[in-house]
Amino acid sequence: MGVDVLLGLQWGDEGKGKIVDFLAPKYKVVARFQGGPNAGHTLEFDGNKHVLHQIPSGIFRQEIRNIIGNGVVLDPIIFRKEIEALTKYKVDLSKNLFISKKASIIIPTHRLLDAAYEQAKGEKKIGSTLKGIGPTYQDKVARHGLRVGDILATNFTERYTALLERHLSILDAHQFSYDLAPLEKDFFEAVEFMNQFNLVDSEYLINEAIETQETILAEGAQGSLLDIDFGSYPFVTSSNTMTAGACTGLGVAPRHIGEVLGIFKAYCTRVGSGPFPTELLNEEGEILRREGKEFGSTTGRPRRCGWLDLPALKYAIMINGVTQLIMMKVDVLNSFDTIKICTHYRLKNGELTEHFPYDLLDEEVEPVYKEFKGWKTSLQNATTFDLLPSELTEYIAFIEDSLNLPITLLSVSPDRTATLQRE
Ligand code: 2SA
Ligand code: MG
Repeated sequence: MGVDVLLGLQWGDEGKGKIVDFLAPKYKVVARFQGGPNAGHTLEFDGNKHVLHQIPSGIFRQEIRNIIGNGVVLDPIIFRKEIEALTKYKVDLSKNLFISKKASIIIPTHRLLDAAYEQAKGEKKIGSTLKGIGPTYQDKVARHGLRVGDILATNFTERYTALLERHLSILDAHQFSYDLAPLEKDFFEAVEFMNQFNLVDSEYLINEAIETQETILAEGAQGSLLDIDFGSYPFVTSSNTMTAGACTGLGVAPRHIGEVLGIFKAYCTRVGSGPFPTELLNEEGEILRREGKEFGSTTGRPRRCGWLDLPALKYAIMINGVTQLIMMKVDVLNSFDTIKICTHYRLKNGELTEHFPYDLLDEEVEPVYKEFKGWKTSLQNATTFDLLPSELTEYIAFIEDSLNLPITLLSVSPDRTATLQRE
């Protein structure tokens, strides 16, 4: 049993929200273990589209306990907005939402610092979501950050002010202009609001659930190639987005990790700056963006699009210990005559490799592609794996063979119901 982990194997936006929502009925607990409002998990059901940022995707189901783990950086202002947007779904959050007291708090100046740092980087900017993620994790590691449990302390305002003063001196050094008063007003109101929720030592909650053999799902955010240690550094996010992050971000021992579900798109996208070997800067890339509605769910930014990249995918599978694959958005490829998959990289010295290079910017790899015939048909009636067009079956078989893992779920359109399950 233990804790199953669901994570993205690319640069994010693989469709994790949809799959957590689809798998949720199997689980008693759904937990977020890293990241924060930089995530955007989109769920579509009953004709509604809903985007979650910090709240776990099991929230729409009353019987599931949702945990925001210690590894998360939580913005109270955004938390409040997310909760308010949920009121129409009539879920009793006092019973199904739990926040770790050890989660870090994003204060308004974290967001300002994020912007100031990006501005200072100029051409070299990371393309951060500007939600304050990097600066908040920086303060956590520097050991002067604020944690959710601190809001219960009588001297919370003093602790806040101490952190604020550090931030103001940095902002001044960057000559960054801002108007703090309205942000602070919102912040303190939101902190007050957050205080009504279950603020807990979530490591106990989750380990009690493990002990009583309840089913638990850890929901990853961002993607494996944005991992702080193994992603395309420095164009990464500031947390461990990989399976190991679920251990530290929830307080779960490695031996309790169960299935690792790796989710990827039938092609590839990236938002923000950084290397992307299979990026398509032509009409084909435009078609992927249009058909796949590839615009950031947090910032609305157009996503960069390209072909599936097997060396990158193999790397992500290796560092995560993936046991099952889930392929998303195959329908986006419906109109292509020819579809390509990158099987190797050619290095500057002409050598072929299947390894993910140390520095993709320096190395400037050239992707080597294998071509596949497109299926050129709608997948609307493909309600089981058996009913898929033969060209798609071939595409799937090649991927499974190359990655040495089964694709157990296949998504052929955004709705909850359009998810095919391998028998
Ligand atoms: P940050 O804000 O410090 O974490 O940014 C650092 C890099 O990580 C990338 N990043 C993301 N990439 C894809 N999706 C993300 N979430 C949103 C979504 C994005 C959006 O799910 O749609 O709406 O734009 C996400 N969050 C962080 C980011 O682009 C930087 O490259
Ligand atoms: Mg997303």
